[in-house]
Amino acid sequence: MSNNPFQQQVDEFMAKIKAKNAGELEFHQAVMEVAESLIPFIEENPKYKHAKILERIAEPERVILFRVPWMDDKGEIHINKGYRIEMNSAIGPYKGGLRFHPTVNLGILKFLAFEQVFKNSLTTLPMGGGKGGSDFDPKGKTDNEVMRFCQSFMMELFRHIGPNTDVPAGDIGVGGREIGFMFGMYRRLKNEFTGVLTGKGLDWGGSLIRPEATGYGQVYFAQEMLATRKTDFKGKIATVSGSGNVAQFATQKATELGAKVVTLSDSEGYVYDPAGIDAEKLAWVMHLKNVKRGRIKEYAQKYKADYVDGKRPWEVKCDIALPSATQNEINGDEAKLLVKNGCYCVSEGANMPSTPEAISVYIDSKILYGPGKAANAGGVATSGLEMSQNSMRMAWSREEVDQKLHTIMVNIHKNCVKWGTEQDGFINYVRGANIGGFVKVADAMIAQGLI
Ligand code: NDP
Ligand code: 2IT
Repeated sequence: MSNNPFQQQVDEFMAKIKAKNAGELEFHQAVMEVAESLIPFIEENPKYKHAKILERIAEPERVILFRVPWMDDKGEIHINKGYRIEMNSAIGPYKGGLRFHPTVNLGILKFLAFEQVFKNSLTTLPMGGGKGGSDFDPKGKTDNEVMRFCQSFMMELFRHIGPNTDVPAGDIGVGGREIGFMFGMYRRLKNEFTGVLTGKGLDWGGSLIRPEATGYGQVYFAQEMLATRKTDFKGKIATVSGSGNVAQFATQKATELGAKVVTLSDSEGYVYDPAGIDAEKLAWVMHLKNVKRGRIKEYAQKYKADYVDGKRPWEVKCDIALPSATQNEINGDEAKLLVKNGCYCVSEGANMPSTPEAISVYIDSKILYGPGKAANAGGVATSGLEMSQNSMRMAWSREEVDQKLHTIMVNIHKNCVKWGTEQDGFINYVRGANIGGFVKVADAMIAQGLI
């Protein structure tokens, strides 16, 4: 039984969302989580109800779907789908990553674009929300194949984006290499050098700390949550999932702050290293994943650690969990196991890594739970800083960007505390992030009329 006094309104709203967006399960899931927090708030603030803000915010301003033909090294032709969801531009240009992964579909990208609207609002920077990508699988492809794909993708996308319109960046399967290929094609087609993408190389408009930002921000957010219980990372055991961009820098920052990170994973399994993945081992992982593009199980051979095939790391005892791979990677049973084993802090680097059942376990157990749209906002926030530097044609130092990122994460945490603190003092970060992210966008939509 739900304890939401507005469950009937939530159910009615969700019935319409499901009918209008049939089969888009991840999108339904993301909207449902937000609706559960927001409908009670909207009932108390009727101006949002009359303006139908929630209904409007759940419908993308524009969806672009296109063909991406490309040729592999053997001369065979392949056709992928390309997407860009332009979700909401009430407070700034559409902003959000591109995901290249075989599972990509409309529903996944709409969930990501929807989350992005709230996340970008929370950063305090003027960015709307968007997301895009392709069902292209970069795994096992040569650099030349990836380049031809990226060029073909941009040959269509370029006409829909721009530094004041829509500014994509990376996500799963899209890192510095892919951003470079896409930026080159955009520049050629438009004959202009602008900050149309973020996550660029440092010599051609990129920002220091952008590669680190999501993982660092996730750990800074966890630090703020831990501080509410007068503790920190020192001496704690942390489990990390994934071994890509976010996982690598979450591991680095958590280790720097005195934690011992004992797991990393990929889609095939996880490694468990009770001695901890220190700076030297992490450097080896970075080379393995970013240069050799190998599998995480190779870590186990190299460092004599355990490799657990086909499983996720949530069965390992920890104080702090840092999910950093993908959506729905912690289910209800895994959340119960985490809590049973003593985990009291979950800070999400991935987008929507916890299922609704897992979130209920965290909230019912009153552990510290930082949802992705708050905890992983450091990546897009630093993208926002990259946009500012590009507009000013200047570059801040590493220390300056890191300081700004840190301040933004502290402020996101404060905003969550403001909107999410319950009567008994428990901070419900889900509610805090949803309401805190909503208010600015909703007020801007009302101010700008029925558009
Ligand atoms: P990467 O492509 O660099 O790494 C992704 C990692 O997650 C890899 O280890 C990958 O393993 C694993 N993974 C991907 N899909 C699955 C799956 N279906 N099941 C299990 N493991 C999987 O991506 P990022 O590190 O950039 O992104 C990780 C998460 O963080 C995503 O949820 C993304 O949306 C989110 N995020 C990223 C931001 C960024 O700035 N990059 C910002 C905010 C959020 P394998 O190699 O086997 O596929
Ligand atoms: O999910 C995300 O916030 C990202 N993938 C980063 C988006 C961005 O524009 O930097």
